[in-house]
Amino acid sequence: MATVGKVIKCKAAIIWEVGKTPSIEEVEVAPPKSHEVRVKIVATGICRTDYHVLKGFFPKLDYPVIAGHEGAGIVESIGPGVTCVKPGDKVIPLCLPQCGECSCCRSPKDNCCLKTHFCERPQNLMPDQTSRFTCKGKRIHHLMWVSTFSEYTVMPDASIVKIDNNAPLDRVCLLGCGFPTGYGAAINTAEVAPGSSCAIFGLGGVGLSIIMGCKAAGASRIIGIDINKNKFAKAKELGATECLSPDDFKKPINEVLVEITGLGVDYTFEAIGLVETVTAALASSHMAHGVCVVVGEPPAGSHLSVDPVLLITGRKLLGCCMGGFRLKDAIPKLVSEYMEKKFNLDALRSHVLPFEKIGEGFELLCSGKSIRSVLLY
Ligand code: PAD
Ligand code: ZN
Ligand code: ZN
Repeated sequence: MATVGKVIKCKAAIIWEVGKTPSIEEVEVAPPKSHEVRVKIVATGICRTDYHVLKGFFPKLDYPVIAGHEGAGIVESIGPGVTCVKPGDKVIPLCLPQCGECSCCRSPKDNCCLKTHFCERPQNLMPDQTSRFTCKGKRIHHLMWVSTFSEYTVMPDASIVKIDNNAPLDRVCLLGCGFPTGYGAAINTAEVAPGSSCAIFGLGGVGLSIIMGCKAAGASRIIGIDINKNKFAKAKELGATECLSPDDFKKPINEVLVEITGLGVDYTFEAIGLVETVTAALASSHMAHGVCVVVGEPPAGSHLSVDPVLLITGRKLLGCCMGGFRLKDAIPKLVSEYMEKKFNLDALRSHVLPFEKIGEGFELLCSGKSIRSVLLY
């Protein structure tokens, strides 16, 4: 390819500082170095976590930054030492790397690679602590090593996986974050049992994917909870047996859930990102065997205050990153399962917009009108 080894100029959405909406700019994207891959992004979803970046809620982040972490694309070129992909391959960037070498990657039970921003350094720069993005002479930071809000982006080979070359990129991009996060929270982390009851707080892209996971696991009662009743129809279409708005009750929603289920819900999930709703989800769970899974990410610096008695009776409070999936192993399989129509990923794609309309995509997210907007380059 004519671009190999050269700087590529392309469009990207840069968040120059906290609180500023992303602005479309021409960026320069340097070629990949050793064990790095440069990818042409074809499609990317907008996740609530990208909004957290915009608001400054994301931990350990430097600005200016290029956000976006739910993308799919085609490899443009590879640096020395890369063996997992080659130019022309269809790929999904991994917002949770799988380096294969750290103690967590070597332990079959763990999925949170020690290379993530949760553990070692923030993933704002490539592993050699330099950036591949420049705009107007300024260094621009990466997000989680993937930055899919740039038409071309560079990532380490630990953060990329090859997928079926027949996969439709404008659809499977949602396998980069929202779907595995929610679906895996139900099937991997909670291990929802057939015939059980489930309550899902927050019916965005992640919460709806939890509903799909609970249904696939055979739950018999699936209760969706959201303050936006416009989310109820899709939740029911995907498997919710009933939906509740906390605003319709005088008493707290956890008391309502305990009352309607007898002793509490078997599995509860928080997919909003507020400490109050994490507390409510825990208190809604069955006193003796309830499992509450924290999926939503409250703003950086939040603290949870929990009455230990809630746990002493037997409830379990769990959390998961990317639905407990080891993404390099899981995503190609999820792509195949999507193509075999084993789950309804397309139901999450409420809007498709040209990349230039990214601002509109964020507005749709904030106004509660979208589930997932997919941006096309
Ligand atoms: P979203 O904004 O599409 O959905 C959130 C939903 O919560 C909306 O439908 C809101 O109406 C609803 N909501 C807001 N406040 C309340 C409330 N007080 N009570 C009931 N419902 C409410 O977000 P999303 O689905 O893209 O993401 C959800 C969370 O998951 C968010 O915090 C995001 O950062 C987090 C996330 N976590 C991971 C992970 O690996 N743990 C991955 C991806 C996203
Ligand atoms: Zn996300
Ligand atoms: Zn690792």
